[in-house]
Amino acid sequence: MSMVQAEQTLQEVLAAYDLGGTVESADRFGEGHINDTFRVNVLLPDGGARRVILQRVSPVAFKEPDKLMENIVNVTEYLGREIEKLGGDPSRETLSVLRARDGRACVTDSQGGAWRAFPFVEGTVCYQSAETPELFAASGRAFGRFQRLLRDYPAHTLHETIPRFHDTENRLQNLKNAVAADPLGRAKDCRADIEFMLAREKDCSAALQAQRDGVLPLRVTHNDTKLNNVLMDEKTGEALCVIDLDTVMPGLAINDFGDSIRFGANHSAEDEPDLSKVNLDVELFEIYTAAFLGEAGEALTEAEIRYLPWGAKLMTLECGIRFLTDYLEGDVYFHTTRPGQNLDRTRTQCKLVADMEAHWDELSAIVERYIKG
Ligand code: ADP
Ligand code: GN1
Ligand code: MG
Repeated sequence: MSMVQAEQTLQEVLAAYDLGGTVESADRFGEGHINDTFRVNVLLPDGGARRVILQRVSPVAFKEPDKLMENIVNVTEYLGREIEKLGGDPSRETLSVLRARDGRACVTDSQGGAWRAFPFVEGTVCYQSAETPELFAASGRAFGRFQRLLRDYPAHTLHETIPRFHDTENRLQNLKNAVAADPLGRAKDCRADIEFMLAREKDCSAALQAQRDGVLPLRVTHNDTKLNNVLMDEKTGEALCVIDLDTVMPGLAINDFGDSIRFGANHSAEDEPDLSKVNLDVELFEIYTAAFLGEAGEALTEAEIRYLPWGAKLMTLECGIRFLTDYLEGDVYFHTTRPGQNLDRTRTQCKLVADMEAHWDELSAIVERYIKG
């Protein structure tokens, strides 16, 4: 679906909300690749201020925004109750959906765009890379806790917001289709990258086969566990709030682990053009494993723990496949700010996959230590 710039309907959407005061400004915010995110400053009648996150849900990624919002409302309300039981502060430790004047969780603009609003979680920092091991460990605790808190959530009541989201076999098939169609003639610039993916066709089935065999159970998972999808408390440095809940649906716990490793267990940006700077940090892998399992451990089976390195490798390989597919298709899915960015992103993922393969025995030995027996 082609879409007008989000700015075009921003004022109209703002008018659909009563934010308790006068809107002073609304500016693009954050470094997400998918939605159009704005931070709104509101001047309150008592002279105070309030900030709100207003987002247009990506029409390319999400075809049924109402169902997506139903998931988010239900999951955040559930999380709020669980956090309260534990003596926490739901207003900071989970997102909550702000309703429009008409009571809806989702506002549709005159161009068909779907929007939603959340309170801006104040006093937090969102990091784009694991600047310190402590920070990375904190994110591991957050996603591990997320897994544990939703352990008893009725998974079958969740809508699948993106069908076959982490179906790596299907992702590879989509890449093959894009290579065959090659609408922009870009395939000639990335033969080696394409070969890298195709050489790992068998790997693409590793987790899916284990799932089909009943070895890996379906759980409620986040499915997009990048470091910049968790907000850190500015004062304590502890992870406070897991955000970006668009892809919460039934999935594999190893993928939640793996996507965090993909993004955070290294010291480079996802689109770093200088591959000599892109390296898997095995120590960070170990630190994240300890943190994630420390919170989620009880909820996971021995097989899941044993498959954690597969989660890391597959999420990285799959993400590389997706970036490359998008590059070939003309950068229509992931937001880009410069030409060739999706190809650079592809290559960092390939480098990390190769590193994981080179360190495979070490990674396996690390997770093995967490299997009780
Ligand atoms: P995308 O799917 O595009 O990644 P996100 O929901 O992750 O969208 O939002 C993009 C960025 O906006 C986040 O990485 C974070 O920096 C910021 N953000 C989103 N929601 C909030 C919030 N409630 N409070 C503070 N910052 C937020
Ligand atoms: C997207 O939405 P964001 O920027 O947090 C993508 C993830 C990818 C990630 C790569 C819904 O995450 O699947 O792993 O980019 N989200 C969606 O950085 O496709
Ligand atoms: Mg995000």
